[in-house]
Amino acid sequence: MKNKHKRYLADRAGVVGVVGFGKTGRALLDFLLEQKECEHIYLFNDTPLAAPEEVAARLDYESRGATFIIGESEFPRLADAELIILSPGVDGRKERYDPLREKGIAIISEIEFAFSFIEAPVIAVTGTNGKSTTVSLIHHFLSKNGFTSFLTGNIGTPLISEVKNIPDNAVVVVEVSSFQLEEIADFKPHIAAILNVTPDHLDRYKNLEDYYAAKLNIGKNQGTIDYLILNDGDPYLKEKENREGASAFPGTARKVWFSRLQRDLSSGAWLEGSNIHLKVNNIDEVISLRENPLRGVHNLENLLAAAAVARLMGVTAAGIEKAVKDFKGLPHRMEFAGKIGDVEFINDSKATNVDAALKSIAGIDAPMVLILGGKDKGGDFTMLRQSIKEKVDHVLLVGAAAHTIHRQLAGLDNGQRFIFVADFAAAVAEAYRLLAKKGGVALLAPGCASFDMFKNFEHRGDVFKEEVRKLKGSIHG
Ligand code: UMA
Ligand code: ADP
Repeated sequence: MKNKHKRYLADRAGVVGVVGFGKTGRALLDFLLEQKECEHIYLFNDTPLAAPEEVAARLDYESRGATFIIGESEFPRLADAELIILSPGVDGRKERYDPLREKGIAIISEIEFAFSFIEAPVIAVTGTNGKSTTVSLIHHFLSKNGFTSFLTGNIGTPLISEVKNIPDNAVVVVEVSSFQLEEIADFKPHIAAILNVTPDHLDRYKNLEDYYAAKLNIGKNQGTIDYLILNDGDPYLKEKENREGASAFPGTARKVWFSRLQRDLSSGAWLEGSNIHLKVNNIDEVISLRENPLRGVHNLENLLAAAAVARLMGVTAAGIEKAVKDFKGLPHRMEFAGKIGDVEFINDSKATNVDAALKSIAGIDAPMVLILGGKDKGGDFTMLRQSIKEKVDHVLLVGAAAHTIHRQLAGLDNGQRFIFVADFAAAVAEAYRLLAKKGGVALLAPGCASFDMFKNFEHRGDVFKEEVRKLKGSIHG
């Protein structure tokens, strides 16, 4: 670990403020307290830390020298800091940060801070959907082919918690969300990928442009020796390129487009039957996906992006082919959740926005019952109308957004297709009842966040799987 950018932690870094006491805030505190390079460390959190685990953790950090400032009214005390590092869930563009910026305090995201200690090449993947799957594929392709790879970021491990373990000859694969990209200054991945940009997080952003702009930030510091991987099938990215040409994307990286539907791009990565054709720099090769274990058309896009990245990092086509075979898909993404008679249950709890749900539906060719609903993030469910009409026999609506979704989809078949259910036990039982005779797929692709009924999407998926197990037990004794 080197300290490339002395600007963030010089020998005496003065006072540093960390905002947010979740995973990221704690990882930052651990790092800063261990480094012993700053004069003082503040931790600010808006909400009281009342859970027994939070109280204990706070006491521990206080005993190691951090000062906690809690609650909105205490926020102005952050003005003592020279550097403020934000957790991703914290929106640093709120007005209350203006006076701090005017005072000259640097306000940065955790990935920006962590990056300043990394010498190894960084691969960063963003996009509305497919990030976790794609970074896991890249990490798998690299690890299986002799690289020391670190998998970090939005997928669940803050980058800062790994920096001290990363040797210069490793590769860092980091999943980055739009939140993390809002406050970057020097963050500069050698290879960046934007998988897609479709509506999401409209509870945080003023409008879509605002959200998309945060995502495009990923390439802003890239130079001509770097690569930016882009999805040719994404209408927003493609139209932007067509409209604005070379200035469409910030930074000067070489662009590598990948396409699931177009064939024979002049360069980039595209599908030819069950092969990927990759043509970039001096590479003109075919990578077989015959033994691809991943379900769903969207995963072909993730594979195209991941294969292009791995190949550009030096993994051979044969090395990628071999590694694809034994990639285990991630839980809660098109995960097999059980089979009762001829009814298969699929858990795609991670489909937390409308486009993800759309892609999940597209990946299934069987009579289908779809479970939709949860906490709405301002999604436009009318986008699902056509697919539901063509592919879904019944839609089970659950959770806080059930009525909003119903209003947006009302009119399809006089509403006969829609059934309100109280909880996941009822959803699983109803899906089975509807499909038991003819067989088919019950798909949980909620298109919403989970926080109305669950701790997170993992909890929601686990409850779904448990309800399937219970129903199976009760039917088969
Ligand atoms: N908080 C404040 N003020 C605010 C907002 C939050 O004080 O204005 C406090 C909360 O009270 C809480 C803490 O901040 O104590 C939580 O911080 P956080 O929301 O940043 O959560 P972390 O636990 O640090 O997790 C974050 C990411 N969370 C979010 O982006 C919301 C995790 O992504 C990520 O895995 C983790 O850092 C490690 O990098 C989660 C996520 O939902 C999975 N991401 C979004 C997504 O994938 O769609 C972007
Ligand atoms: P993220 O980390 O961006 O949330 P994941 O790989 O966890 O992405 O996948 C989340 C959900 O998004 C999946 O459950 C699936 O429904 C959908 N999905 C995955 N890859 C794509 C893609 N390339 N395009 C559109 N939707 C996708």
